[in-house]
Amino acid sequence: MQLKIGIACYPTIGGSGIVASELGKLLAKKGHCIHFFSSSVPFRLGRVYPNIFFHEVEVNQYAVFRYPPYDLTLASKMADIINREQLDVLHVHYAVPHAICAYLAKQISGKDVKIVTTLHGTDITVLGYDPSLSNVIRFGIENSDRVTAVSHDLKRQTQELLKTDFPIETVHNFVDEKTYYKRTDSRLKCDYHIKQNEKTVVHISNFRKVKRVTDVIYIFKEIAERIQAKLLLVGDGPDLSTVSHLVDELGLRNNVLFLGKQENVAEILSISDLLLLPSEKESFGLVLLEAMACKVPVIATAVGGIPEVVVHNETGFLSQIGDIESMARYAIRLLTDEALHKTFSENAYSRVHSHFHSEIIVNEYEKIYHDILNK
Ligand code: GMT
Repeated sequence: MQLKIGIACYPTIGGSGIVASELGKLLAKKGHCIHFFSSSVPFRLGRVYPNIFFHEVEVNQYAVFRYPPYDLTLASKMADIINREQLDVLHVHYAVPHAICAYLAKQISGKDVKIVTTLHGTDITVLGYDPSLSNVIRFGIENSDRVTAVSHDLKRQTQELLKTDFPIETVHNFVDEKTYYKRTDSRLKCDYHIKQNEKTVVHISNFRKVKRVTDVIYIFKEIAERIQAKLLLVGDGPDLSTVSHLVDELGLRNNVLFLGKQENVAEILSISDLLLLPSEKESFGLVLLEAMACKVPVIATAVGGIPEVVVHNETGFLSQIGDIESMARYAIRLLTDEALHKTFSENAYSRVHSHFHSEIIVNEYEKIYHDILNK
């Protein structure tokens, strides 16, 4: 049965927006009608799809408002589209404000549209600690028809932190295999003037404090003292200037390339030998999956949902938060042992395909939609 599904997400570069837009595209490919609600076209939506519609949430700045009411505009837009297009399901990504907006839109429309809320991480692990928001988040969760979390760990944290026994099911993230695969004919290494015998280490993030990008630099320092290597830093964010100063302070300027925000991440991963993600919080770590799909082994911290993605000593290595020495040791081992690197690359790729294949995950979401509609 073809469904009419509204998807709300944040459009900025970040895992939740990527997952929401990829999910929408794949559901559209399966014949469903997808209506996106966001403040701008979600990152990576790219070209025109005949059964994908985009509803821009445009906030008007009236003098009476100190803060423009994005939430109310979103709810009102959702209500209009529920009525005009007869939406079956609203699938909102990120609890605040989207789950609450969906509830409000349902009330305004007077229709029995079903609400699915997907929790992505910081909506719980950061905002959930704010007493002024925790009641609102709990309300959004408990008034959804179904709630999913991107890892078992996030599910556990949500239930503990918000003191709710509302059922939450884990639906892991996925990557689109048609985008994320290893390119073998890339000239990028040459273009970046990286020598063939040099190893390439990569870090990709939004450079927020939780990502601990300065740890990446310290780990890389240890690597560069023993191996000819370059570090690619992809992304932008609040910690970028601190990181840049540290690179200079440690005398690494000639070994580190700051690439800024990049869309074609799979090309960059295709020339990378190792990805580092030493985060202190990570409900899933979508970038780990992106790397593994491109046959890049990873070294990360054993926090949040990461151990559900990375199998220690098989697809990469896991260390404790801030344990630079152990992460550097693992990195040097992987970059100097060719056979081990090859085994880990293949294991990483196989794990993505057996556990996080887009078809498996999209089917899980589809089943959720059908279950709540048939109730
Ligand atoms: O990592 C971020 O800071 C961005 C954030 C987001 O909202 O996109 O990422 C969260 O959702 C991603 C997609 O489900 C997860 O892969 C990230 O692990 C999660 N970030 C955190 O938990 C810090």
